[in-house]
Amino acid sequence: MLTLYDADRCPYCARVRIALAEKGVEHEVVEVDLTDRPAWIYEKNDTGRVPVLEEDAWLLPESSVILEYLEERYPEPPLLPADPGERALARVLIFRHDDFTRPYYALRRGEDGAAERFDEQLATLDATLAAHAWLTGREYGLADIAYVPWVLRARDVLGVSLDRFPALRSWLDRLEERPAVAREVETVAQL
Ligand SMILES: N[C@@H](CCC(=O)N[C@@H](CS)C(=O)NCC(=O)O)C(=O)O
Repeated sequence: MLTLYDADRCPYCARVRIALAEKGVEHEVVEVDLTDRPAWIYEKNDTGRVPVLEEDAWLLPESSVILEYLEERYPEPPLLPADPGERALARVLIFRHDDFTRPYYALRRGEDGAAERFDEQLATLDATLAAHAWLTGREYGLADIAYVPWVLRARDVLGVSLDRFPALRSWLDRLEERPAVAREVETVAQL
């Protein structure tokens, strides 16, 4: 049995929650209180961070790597494109997600100019999504899962308006029709 060390408010954990739900992987969840982190979490991950996936004594941290692992271990339904070039481009987006999340966290900290910098990132995503329906390519998949937790939190927690980004809004509407993402919207509503 897989165990996910998880925290509702953590968008990195949300990636893993969504991927596990999409693949229908049975697992247990251990909620970690990030405001009072238990000492034992360092035995699971030497950075003390969540998410961590555990199976028997095997431990895997780092959400991007966990997504790749789940894709290899549970290939159905596929969350990466069949075409190697398209797969590679989806991975580039995941590799570069810090470009998107850095201004998000700056905005959360209330830094000057962060709202404009985050809007620039939303505009970049909007342009990508105007060119193809999903960040992963022609189909929904890991790149969409890797970004949507921050977009939901930006909209629903930070109150960022997505009005100027029609392709992004349409993408979010389509994502919210998926039970795995709808569940995350509910989690975010309770933060
Ligand atoms: N690179 C990690 C980042 C995980 C991360 O930053 N998790 C946060 C919660 S959202 C955490 O555990 N923070 C505790 C800390 O940094 O002390 C990943 O992708 O899994």
